[in-house]
Amino acid sequence: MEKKDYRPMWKDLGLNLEGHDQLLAVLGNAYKDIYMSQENRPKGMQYLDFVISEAHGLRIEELMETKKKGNKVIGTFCVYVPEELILAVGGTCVGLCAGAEIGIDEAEKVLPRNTCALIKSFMGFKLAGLCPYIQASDLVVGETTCDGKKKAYEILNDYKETYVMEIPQMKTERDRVLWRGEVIRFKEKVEEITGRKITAENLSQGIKIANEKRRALHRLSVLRKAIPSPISGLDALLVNQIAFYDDPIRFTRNINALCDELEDRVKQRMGVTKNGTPRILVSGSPMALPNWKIPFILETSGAIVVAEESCVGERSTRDLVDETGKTLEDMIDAITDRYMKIDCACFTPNEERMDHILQLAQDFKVNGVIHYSIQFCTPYSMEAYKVEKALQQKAIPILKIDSDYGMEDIAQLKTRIEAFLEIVRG
Ligand code: BJ8
Repeated sequence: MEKKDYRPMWKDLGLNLEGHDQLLAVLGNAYKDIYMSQENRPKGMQYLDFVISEAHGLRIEELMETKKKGNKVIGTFCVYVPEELILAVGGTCVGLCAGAEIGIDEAEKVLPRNTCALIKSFMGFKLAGLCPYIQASDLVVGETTCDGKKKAYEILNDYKETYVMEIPQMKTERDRVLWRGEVIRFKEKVEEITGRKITAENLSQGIKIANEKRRALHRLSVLRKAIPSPISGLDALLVNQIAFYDDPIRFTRNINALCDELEDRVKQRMGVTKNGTPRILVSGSPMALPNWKIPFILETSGAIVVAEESCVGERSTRDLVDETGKTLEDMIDAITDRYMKIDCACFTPNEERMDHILQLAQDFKVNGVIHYSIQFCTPYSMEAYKVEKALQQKAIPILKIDSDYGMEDIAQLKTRIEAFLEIVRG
């Protein structure tokens, strides 16, 4: 089937058409090389291939259609933004482009060079006019997690209205009070921009939709405990990445269908790798689409990634919002509590993250852990010390990696990862 020409829509959105064509060409080739070269992929991944192929086309068209009906699109960069409140009033929550080394030159005109690649990427996407999601968004929501993001949002606000939620740094009762107040302030902001009231009825719907998506993602995650794993780490990462911008109800249906297929594979002991393949947990900074670098190196070096302790992974899917609340107040409390459980390295102390990593290592029978920090990400690169200590106490091998989105260090990383896999294999 001939592909639709979306250029008029991209032009209306104010994208830099030439740069955008180049971006799509690079991404298309990378996807073909990294994803389509994998063997024995589940059939259900065809849906994800289709979503990727239409990420800047059909999906953006859908967003523009929903906007015509008076619904709002809200762009985010962090799993702390409560999606339930947006869904309650018929809005769409989308993760914004932040995973490619693109527009970096533009970004470095307003940001220091030693800023983490994720921040440089979202700034670059906006300044170079390459992200249709930010162009389609009625509001961008930032958060006071790390210092880099916090200050970058002040600059981003010069180019696109950016509302910032204050995230506490600790988890005491006093912090919960602060966060609950922020959830309410965000609820009011959503009501203001949509002109619609959030009620117990519509919020309970929003909670259900977001929970169903998390349940499907969690179901997929649990299936990867099987030996051999029925799906590659690259494909599982892609599912988690696409979760941030696909329609949540359609996405949930398709991921559950994928999980049905994976369940059959598990019953037949059918996996994507041979027995004895080292099983790796990747832990640390989130891998935003299309950051596939580390799992690609791992899985082309004879290992398989079986879990991601990351916001693009388990950290954003394991906890649900309690659905038993009847009143709006109950639901606000339930949302507050669910989000307070996120163990981002921006918190101090953050011991629960260590417990969680050890639990994942045990449950997924991993042979080793890769701790991944995006270069210049202070929270995760500093917390790597504690992660290493916790894992060493349990004699679990760990390799700490700092890397950006560039390709220059691929050969060096491959050498280090191969040497690590030798140790893991014993
Ligand atoms: S809840 S991990 S999504 S903040 S990589 S920008 S931390 S310097 S992305 Fe994150 Fe929310 Fe936390 Fe999750 Fe800063 Fe580090 Fe860059 Fe980061």
